[in-house]
Order: sequence, then structure tokens, then C-alpha cells
Amino acid sequence: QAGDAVPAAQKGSWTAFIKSIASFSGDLSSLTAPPFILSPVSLTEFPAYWCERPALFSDIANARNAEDRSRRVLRWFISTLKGQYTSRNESMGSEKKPLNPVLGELFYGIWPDADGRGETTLVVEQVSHHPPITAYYIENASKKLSLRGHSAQKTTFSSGSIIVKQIGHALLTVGLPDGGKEEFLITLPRLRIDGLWYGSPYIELAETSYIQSSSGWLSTIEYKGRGYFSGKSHTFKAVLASSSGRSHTYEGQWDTVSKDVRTGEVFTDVTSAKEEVTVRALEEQGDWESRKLWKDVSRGIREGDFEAASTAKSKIENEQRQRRRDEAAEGTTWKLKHFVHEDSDPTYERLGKLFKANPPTEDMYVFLCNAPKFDGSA
Ligand code: CLR
Repeated sequence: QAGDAVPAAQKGSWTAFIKSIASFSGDLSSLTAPPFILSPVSLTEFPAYWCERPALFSDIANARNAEDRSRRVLRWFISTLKGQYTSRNESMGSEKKPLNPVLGELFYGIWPDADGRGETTLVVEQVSHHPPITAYYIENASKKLSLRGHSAQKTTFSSGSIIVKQIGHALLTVGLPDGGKEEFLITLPRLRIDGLWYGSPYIELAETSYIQSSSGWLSTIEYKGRGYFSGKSHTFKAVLASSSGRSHTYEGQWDTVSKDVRTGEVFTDVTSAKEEVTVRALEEQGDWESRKLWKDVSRGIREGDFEAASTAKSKIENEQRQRRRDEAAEGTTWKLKHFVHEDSDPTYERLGKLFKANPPTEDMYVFLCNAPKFDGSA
């Protein structure tokens, strides 16, 4: 039944919201949605999904050779998908509309060392508001691993679903024992948001994404949902192949278990608990840090006090508008804190050529290596 999961009083505004999406393409974040679908979490927190299994990330450093390294990178990547794409359904009952970050919004986090995996740190900055673009840098220095990337979306509407094309990519750099390095270009899958009619949206992944290693190994990952080759939702098939023709195939569900097709061995298993990022207490956070910045809006949404949420949100938005007006009047522009923007990414171009990446280049946000110490000093 249409609108089954929508509170009675919000059915009308939900229908209106769905209609406005249908006649719209581009930046969904600017559309007003009914309260029940609002998430109290900002998009600047999402890059943390890359590292919620920190042991799998650090395990990349234990590889014996390039082939093994590519396999471990693929295993870690597949194991992040459940968090990236199903965790709002688990924690809040359905996919929700995240808070739309302001320009300059920051999110810092850490996964502390344990069992010799080393400490992993996270720096996120909202580098554009219109369109929304989020840049991030994740590092496990003791294992010589770093991941830099940026994330933006282009949305369209097709037969009742929202189709989200992800713009941006991630680049994983692995320092090798001999002092050299290996790089991995990671492209991102397409999303389809279904269940809108019922008011209980969820994500299915579609089409293909790639992980190209500078060693030559390439993972080609195909995504399918219910009714396609396995009949199960959240299905993928990944082929890891070298230029010399050797290959491995892994198949299964990215939200539960997958196997090496030839040996039957378990490849990924994300049925155990993940480890959420640790952030500083609110009192220790700066004014631009996401949870501090949005605290009144988030509290309103969480406690069902939508009037308080909306007042607090307007305050932030008005403040932002004033800032942009002041900058225009002074002839200045907002200065990013942790990243420098470049129009093209030479590493993307070089590795992307190997599998004919589309587009042939993308923007790049270079990290300034100025992460604040976690004890609070900037
Ligand atoms: C952001 C980058 C992360 C993976 C990810 C997961 C969920 C996506 C999100 C990205 C972008 C914003 C998104 C969200 C799901 C819903 C939300 C597309 C790609 C849109 C803006 C909200 C739609 C509103 C309906 C839920 C009603 O690594």
C-alpha cells in the first residue's frame, strides 16, 4: 500500500516530496522533505564508512605480493559496502535524508590501535556546498596506508526510483617495504533508491565499479539486486585479473558473505559487528565540526521536536548566506582548511586509462597533511 511507512499526518507532504523529486534532477539535498524521513546525521560523517573494519584495512599491509595486495584491497572494499549502503536502514529503519553539510564543515575521527592493527585517523571537509562535495583523508601511518577521495552525487528519477550517480573516486596508496608504493584507483557504484512509494527507502547497488592497481591487477565488480542473476538482493560478482590473464572470481552478498568461486573459501563475511569511528566529546569540538555545528538540529530530529530542528537549521542557513554575501562584497572566497582543489587528477588519468575509466579525468582534492592532533589542538 502506498505510503505504508509514512505517519498519517505526513502522507500529503510525502506525496508532494516524491512528486518534486520526479520532476527534478540534480541536487536532491535542496528539496524540503517531511520530518519522518530526516536523518540527524550530516553527509560529512559518511566517509567514516570506509574504515569501520579497521583490521581489514590494516591487513592490506600484510600482503605477500601484488596479487595478494589487490585481493586484500578488494576484500576490504567489499566489506565497507554494508556500512556505506545499509546502515541507516539498520539504525533508523530506512534510508533517510542526511543533513546537507555547510561549506567548511569538518569531521574528525579515529580508530585506536588494537591487536597491532595501528591507529587510523579520519579528516573530512565539506569542500563545496553547491553542488555538495565532501573530501576525505584516511590514514594508518604505522602501516603506510592512506586513502584520499571526494564524493558528490548526481541524481535522476526513473520509474519510481532515485538513481544516484556517484561523482568522485578514492585513491588508496600503499607504502611498500622497499620504499616504493602501489596505488589503487577506486571508482564508485551507481545507487538505486527504491521503496519510495511506501515511504521506506532502501539502496540497491547497480552496474559496475573498478579497483585498478598500479601493479596491473584490476578488480571489476558487478552489482545486481533481487530478480537478477542470483535472485537475492545486494549481490555482487568480482573478477580480479592481471594483464597476464590470471584471474580470480568472488561472488556473493556484499551485506553478508561471499566466496571464492573456484575454491569455495569464504572471501568476505560482514556478519560480525563493525566498529564505529571515535570522535571527540561535543564540548571539545570546534564550531565547524559537524556534530557540534548541527547539535540543535540533530537533537530536534531525534526527539521529534521538528520546530526546534527547523529553527536551528534556518539559523545555520542564514548565517551561511550572510557569510557568502560578505565574501562577495569583500571580493574574497572561502578558504579550505585541509584540502587544495585541482581540476584534474593525474593518478586517476594514469590508472583510469588502463580500464578506460569514464570520465577520463576527475577533480582532485589534495590533502594538506595538517590533521589536528586528537587531543584537541588544531
Ligand atoms: C555518500 C557517500 C558514501 C555512500 C553514500 C551512501 C548513501 C547516499 C550518500 C552516499 C549520498 C546521499 C544519498 C545517500 C542515500 C540517500 C541520500 C544519495 C552516496 C539522498 C541525498 C537523500 C534522498 C532522499 C530519500 C531517502 C527520501 O560513501
